[in-house]
Amino acid sequence: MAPQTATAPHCSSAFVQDFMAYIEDRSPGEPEFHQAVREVVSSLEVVLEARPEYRKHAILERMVEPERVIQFRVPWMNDAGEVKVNRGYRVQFNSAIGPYKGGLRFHQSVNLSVLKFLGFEQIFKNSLTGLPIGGGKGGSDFSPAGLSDNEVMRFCQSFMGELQRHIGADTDVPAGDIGVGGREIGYMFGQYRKSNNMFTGTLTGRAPSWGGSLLRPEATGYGTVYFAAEMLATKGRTLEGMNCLVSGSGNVAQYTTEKLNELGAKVLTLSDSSGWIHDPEGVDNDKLAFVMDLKNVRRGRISEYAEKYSSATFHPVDNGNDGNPMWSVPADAAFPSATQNEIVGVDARHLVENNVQLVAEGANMPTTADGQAIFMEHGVLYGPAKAANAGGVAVSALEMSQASQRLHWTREEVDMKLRDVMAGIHKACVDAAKTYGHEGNYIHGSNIAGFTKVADAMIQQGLI
Ligand code: NDP
Ligand code: 2IT
Repeated sequence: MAPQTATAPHCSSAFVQDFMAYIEDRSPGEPEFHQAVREVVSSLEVVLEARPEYRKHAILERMVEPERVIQFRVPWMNDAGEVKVNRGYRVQFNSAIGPYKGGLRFHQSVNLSVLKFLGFEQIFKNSLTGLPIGGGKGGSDFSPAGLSDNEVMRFCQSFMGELQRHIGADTDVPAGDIGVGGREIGYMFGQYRKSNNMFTGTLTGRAPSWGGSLLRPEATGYGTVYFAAEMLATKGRTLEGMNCLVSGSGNVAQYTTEKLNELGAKVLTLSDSSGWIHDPEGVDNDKLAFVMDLKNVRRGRISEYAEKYSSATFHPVDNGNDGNPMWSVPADAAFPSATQNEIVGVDARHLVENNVQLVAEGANMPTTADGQAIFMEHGVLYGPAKAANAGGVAVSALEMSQASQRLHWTREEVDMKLRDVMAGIHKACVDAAKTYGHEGNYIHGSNIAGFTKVADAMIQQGLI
């Protein structure tokens, strides 16, 4: 029988199994959510043992239950005059330490399982930043790919027409994620402002001329590289001269590449959902400018990179393949920056066979549990998503601060704060891992450090 109350079974791996049986029973058909919960719960056995009050207050059982899930119809009209219907969601997971905060994902693969995994991870990520933000996530099974600006605008207006009832600068502050960038945030902010007759910081990722923070577009990628540099520094090493694999070619991949170039590393690969490119000469800043125009303005496919640069080859996605051959390219470091479960066991095996030193996750949950186990077994410096990619939401929180004070910090000021946040997260992970007997393990470190702050806040605020 599953643990439903504070009298949950004794904390052991049997506890993890029982807890997962409970989750799978309560939330069937949500494999991504189960995967995210399993990882966190596996880190917490030792914490529940040391801090019995967490079980007494059934903190874990409460934390896996979203405070609120909103689901709604999003009707819109395409340019041909046809009516389309999508599904919109907002998962308001935990507000114990601040307003719900987390991105909106627009992609055909979005469903409740995906958004619950993302919202659950966001609780711990946001806690790790040290800033006052709770965890949430939302989105739609709508994909902007191939649609006109007007179609995307009509969708965003319809989506926000409903979502606006449920969010607010002190309640829930969405931002971007896959398929939601500056264009979509603009259309949604316009609708929010009109519906509420109010100009507030209710969405982050805004343009600087209407309340956005400088460096927010760069923050996730830069932060991931700062986190990687912190991990390497524990071994007296730097990124300079390292060959790196980057996946994706969207927001996170682009600014990861920019910062890696600045620090003297070389980026050998990029990808999108149609395939990947390999450029042994590296994606330098001129080539990156081409990618940014290709992806952000012309909204084209990454194969065009290999048409433009003869140093590169394009490899289409092979769905018959177990894993992605991109991860077989020999390299010192990997920065998965596309989507969940993009590094499976066989990919992790290829990376370690090629002696990869470091993996820093720009994407959310890009490595399967099998892949993580292989990295741990081989002593790879592995920076899990909730720690490594927290720079994006951290600068979103800085955008919230600037908006409520109606002031703007310079790019240098924001960058300095971002570096401090990433160094703080790194230290919190290292310290928590050490305290609980898992020295050097950033999975346990991030889960434990992220969890304890929220757990303590929940106890202090009573049974709600
Ligand atoms: P973008 O939409 O800007 O880019 C996403 C990239 O990943 C595109 O190249 C896209 O290819 C590729 N991609 C998306 N889904 C798939 C898929 N199912 N299979 C293969 N390729 C895919 O999104 P972001 O760069 O913002 O997000 C990338 C990752 O980073 C996500 O996991 C997101 O959750 C995470 N993240 C984002 C943050 C942010 O601030 N934006 C903050 C923290 C994490 P295509 O164009 O062909 O779809
Ligand atoms: O996954 C993430 O942290 C994001 N998509 C960014 C969330 C935010 O609120 O900036």
